[in-house]
Amino acid sequence: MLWYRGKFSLAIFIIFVLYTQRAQAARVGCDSECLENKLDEVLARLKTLSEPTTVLTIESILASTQPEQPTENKPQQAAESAATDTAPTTTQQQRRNTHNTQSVRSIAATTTTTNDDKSNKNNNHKCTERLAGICQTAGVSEIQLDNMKIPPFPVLCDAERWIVVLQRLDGSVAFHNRTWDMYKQGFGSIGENSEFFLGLQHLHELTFNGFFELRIDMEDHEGVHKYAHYSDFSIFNEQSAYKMGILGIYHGTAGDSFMYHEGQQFSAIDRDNDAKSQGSCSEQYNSAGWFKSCMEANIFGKYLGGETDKVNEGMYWEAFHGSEYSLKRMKMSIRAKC
Ligand SMILES: [Ca+2]
Repeated sequence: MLWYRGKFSLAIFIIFVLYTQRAQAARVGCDSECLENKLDEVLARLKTLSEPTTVLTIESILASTQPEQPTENKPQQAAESAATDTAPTTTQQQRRNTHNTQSVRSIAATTTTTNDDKSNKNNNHKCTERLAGICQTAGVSEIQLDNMKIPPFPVLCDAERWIVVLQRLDGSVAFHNRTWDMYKQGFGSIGENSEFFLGLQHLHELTFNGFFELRIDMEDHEGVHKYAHYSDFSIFNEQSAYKMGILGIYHGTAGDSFMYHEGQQFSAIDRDNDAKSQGSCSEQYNSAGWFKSCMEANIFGKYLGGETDKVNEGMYWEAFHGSEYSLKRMKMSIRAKC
């Protein structure tokens, strides 16, 4: 009986989500591809949430549609942001409205909320004790995820509890032209002063254990620092070709060159999963990434040391220096929203 009641609640929940997604999509102009991405993420989240199903109440569902509290940023980021951020564009405002009212993560997270948990209802992100304990100290440390599906693995943490998942400093490690399995497993040496990529499988395991935000820091060869922050980040499993989930809201100083890649699957030279029907972006530019047709940022691109005539091939960020400038440094970090 309980089993049927649980399934019935889940079915009602999915119908409710489908209805709200479609209604909101109609209002903000979310196209069919955008809608498909959001629904995929809802369904994948429901499948992977490992905690026992709890009671879904009308109150908890309605609470999930309320505007989300702004994410607190570290003080220097806030100051940096206030000094140089540009005002949100109309498109960004639409995304913000969409996010506030239909954040699938917030909706999924409310499956763990009960009437006894009202004192904590503003913190509607799923965050376990183990996840909250990640990166309490800066430096390299081993972490064990809650689902225990994989053994502990090392990560580099900074002082603000960000997990560094990609670090490029000097071109000592080649990030381009690698095979699928290399991107899956990661490469390089994890450390404060070394170049590395944590790997797609670990990115998936981490981001499907909770709710994460994304920050990409970059520096050009004149010592100018910029950053791009996205309120949400998740990577699906290998069966989904490590598809990138919803990025949420952008803010930062670099300009938004990553939203173009939202919802795309990962491609490498031996795995064409891009949205370009004729040919492979990875083969064309000797790189890898969540390519569409093809890219606005090439974080796995070649280390070409500044101005280059190799369009799109360098480690570039379109909104910073364009596609004919290979940056000096790039750092991609994620942080649990606890
Ligand atoms: Ca293709």
